[in-house]
Amino acid sequence: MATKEEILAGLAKAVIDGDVDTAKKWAQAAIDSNIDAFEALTKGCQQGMKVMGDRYSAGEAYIPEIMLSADAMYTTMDMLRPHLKAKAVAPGTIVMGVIEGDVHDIGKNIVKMMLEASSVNVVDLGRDVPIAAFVDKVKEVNANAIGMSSLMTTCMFKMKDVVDMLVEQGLKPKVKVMVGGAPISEEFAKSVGADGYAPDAAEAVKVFEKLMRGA
Ligand code: B12
Repeated sequence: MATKEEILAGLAKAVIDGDVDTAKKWAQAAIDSNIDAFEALTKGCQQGMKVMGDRYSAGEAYIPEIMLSADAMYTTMDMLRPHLKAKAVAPGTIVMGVIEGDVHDIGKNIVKMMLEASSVNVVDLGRDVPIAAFVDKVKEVNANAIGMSSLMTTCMFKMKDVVDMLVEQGLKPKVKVMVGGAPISEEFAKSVGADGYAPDAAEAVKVFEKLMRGA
C-alpha cells in the first residue's frame, strides 16, 4: 500500500501529466487509505495545478496541456466529493459563479464543494456569468449571499458592477458578497465593496459562516 506522501505526490503528478486514468487510480488510493479528501485535493491535485500554472507563466506549458490537467483535476474532484468531511455551518443560500468573461471554474467549484459539504445551499450559475444574472438569481431564490470568482485581472473589476447593482436595487447590506480567485486580495475585495474575501476553500467556509452570523 502506498504511503500518504506517495499518494499526494501521485495525485499532483497525474494532474501535471493530465493523465485521467492515473488520477483516478491515486484518487481511489486516497479514498482507500482514508486520507482526508480535502487534503488530497489541496495538497495533492491543487499542487499539480500550481506547477502547471508556473510552467504556463514561464512559457513551458501551453493551453492544450493545461486543459488535460484540468480534466484530471475534475476527475479527482468528482471522486473525492462524496468523501469530503466538514462541520455544518450557519444555514444559508449562496449564489455562486465566475464573473463575466472568465471561464476558470476549478477554484469556484472547490469552494462550492466545501460549502455544500458544510450544508450550505449553493446555487451555481457556472462560469462567464453576466452581471445581472447574479442579481436576478439572488432575487429569484431569496439568497443570503453571492460568491464571485475571477482568475483574470481583466475581468475581476466587474465584481464591482454586481455590488453596485445590488446597492441600486436595495439588496445590500442584506445580501452579503464574498469574492475570491488567485488575483483577488483582501484590499481588492474592500475596494469593490465586498463583505468578505477568502484565499482558499477552507477559509471561504469560515468567512461565509461569519457573514451569516453577522460578525
Ligand atoms: C487551469 C487554467 C486554465 C484552464 C481553465 C480550466 C477550468 N475549467 O477552469 C483553461 C485552459 C481553459 C484556461 C484558459 C485561459 N487562461 Co488560464 N489558467 C489556468 C491556471 C493554470 C490554473 C487555474 C486554476 O485552476 N487554479 C487552481 C484553483 C484551485 O485555484 P484558484 O482558482 O485560485 O481557486 C482557489 C482560490 O483562489 C479560492 N477561490 C476561487 N474562487 C473563489 C471564490 C470565492 C467566493 C472565494 C471566497 C474563494 C475563491 O479558493 C480556490 C480553492 O482553494 C492559471 C494559472 C494560475 N496560476 O492560476 C491560468 C491563468 C488564470 N490563465 C490565464 C489566461 C491568460 C488564460 C487564457 C486567456 C489563455 C488564452 N490565451 O486563451 C484563457 C482564458 C479564457 C477565459 N476567457 O477565461 C492567466 C490569467 C492572467 C491574467 N492576468 O488574468 C493565468 C494566471 C496564467 C498566466 N500566468 O498567465 N486556463
